[in-house]
Amino acid sequence: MECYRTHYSTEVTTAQHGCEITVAGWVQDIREMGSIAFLILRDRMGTLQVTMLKKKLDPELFKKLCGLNRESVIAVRGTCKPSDKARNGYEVIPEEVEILSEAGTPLPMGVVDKVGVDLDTRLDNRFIDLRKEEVQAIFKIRNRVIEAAHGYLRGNGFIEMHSPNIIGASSEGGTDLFAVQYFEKQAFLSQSPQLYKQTMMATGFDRVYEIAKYFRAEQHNTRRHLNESTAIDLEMAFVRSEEDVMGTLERLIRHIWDHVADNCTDELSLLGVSITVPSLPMRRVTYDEAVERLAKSGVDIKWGDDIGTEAEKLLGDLMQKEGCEFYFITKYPLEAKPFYAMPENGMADDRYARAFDLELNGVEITSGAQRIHDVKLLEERITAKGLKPSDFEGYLKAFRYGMPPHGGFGLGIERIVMNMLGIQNIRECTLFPRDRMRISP
Ligand code: AMO
Repeated sequence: MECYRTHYSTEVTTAQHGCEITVAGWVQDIREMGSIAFLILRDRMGTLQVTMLKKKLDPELFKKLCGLNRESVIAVRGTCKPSDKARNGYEVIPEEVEILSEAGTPLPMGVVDKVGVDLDTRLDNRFIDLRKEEVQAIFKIRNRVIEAAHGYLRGNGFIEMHSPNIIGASSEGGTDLFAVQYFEKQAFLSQSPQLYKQTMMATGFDRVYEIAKYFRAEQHNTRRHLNESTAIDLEMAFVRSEEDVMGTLERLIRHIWDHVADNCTDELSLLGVSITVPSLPMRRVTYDEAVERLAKSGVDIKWGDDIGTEAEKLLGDLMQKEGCEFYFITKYPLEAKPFYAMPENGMADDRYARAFDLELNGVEITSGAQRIHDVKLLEERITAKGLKPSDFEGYLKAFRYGMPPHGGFGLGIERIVMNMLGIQNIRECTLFPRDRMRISP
């Protein structure tokens, strides 16, 4: 046998009754009652009762196990028996117990204690925090979100790509870039795969996606921004308008919600969350309409400005009253969007862009657009944004020798998980968050 484990706790079922099994995990609790001791063993699937009978184990080992610190790691070989008293209806009577790693004491924080600890303490001790079943549930759901995205996109002709994370020019605006010294040159950590996924549209790979890392030097410490985040980035060619892209996005979202609803029943109920698979099409609200609605509710936004966090939240409340959890904000002012967004009528000085955001309960989870594919127009828009076309030569070149019309979007994974599960702080949705104050662990 190569591994210490042959079964996870939940795989031990009535089928194994009377059989010999091996389980391995962390000691969550031990209660000694004279000649018998109950040990709760935890693995990634749940917990299992190990009922230790003094007469069946070496007395020295029995004593050692009873004095073992919580969170030590052990492997147990024994017989599985039905038991009315044990939580899952079965217990393991050990014949052999191996102590694989003894935990130090005191623990930096508890795993099953009811006393709450603050988020910073949890993040400082993330390896223990992640032993909690409710924290694990978030990441099991996140895993299903990503699984659903891969499944849907591959099933619909998208090919997975990986673009460089060290880049020479900004795609999303210059202020929130992390600079890195790249030999004799200045380089940056990529803010998104934007320029590369667009470049791919010139290659014949006309549908690509990437589970991408975004590095953004956001100065603000907010509950919904990270300095390193993850997104599902997609680009598709031969679109007629941004509507084609929005259609793909809403079908992808529906598939993700469906997949989580089907595969995460235990995790959702553990977190006390019920999710509703959205019906399609999702509502479309133009930027102008959104601004008008907000004005009627007493919040004035100067035309052309971003809809700020508070106004976005208010709009979310207004939309929720109409039964819309999800809604698109479409037809943004051109100036509010990056240089690559297609002007509504293909003119550099158009008022609107063929760009959209997808909102979930008042939080932006996606941005996307049809892109400019005409190189002259693209150069004009780069210049209009105060940038230099020469800094983008590697990207612009791909537009000079046959570039189809195209569009795409970036869908933040932490934002999805956060809003799907009603989590207040985005840091809970990534294993080891990077924010203004934190680069460790
Ligand atoms: P944008 O900058 O709007 O668009 O990002 C797309 C989505 O990524 C998520 N996101 C973030 N999540 C957490 N912390 C951050 N700092 C952060 N920044 C972004 C959000 C957001 O909606 N290139 C375009 C996408 C495209 O047009 O294809 C882009 O990056 O969910």
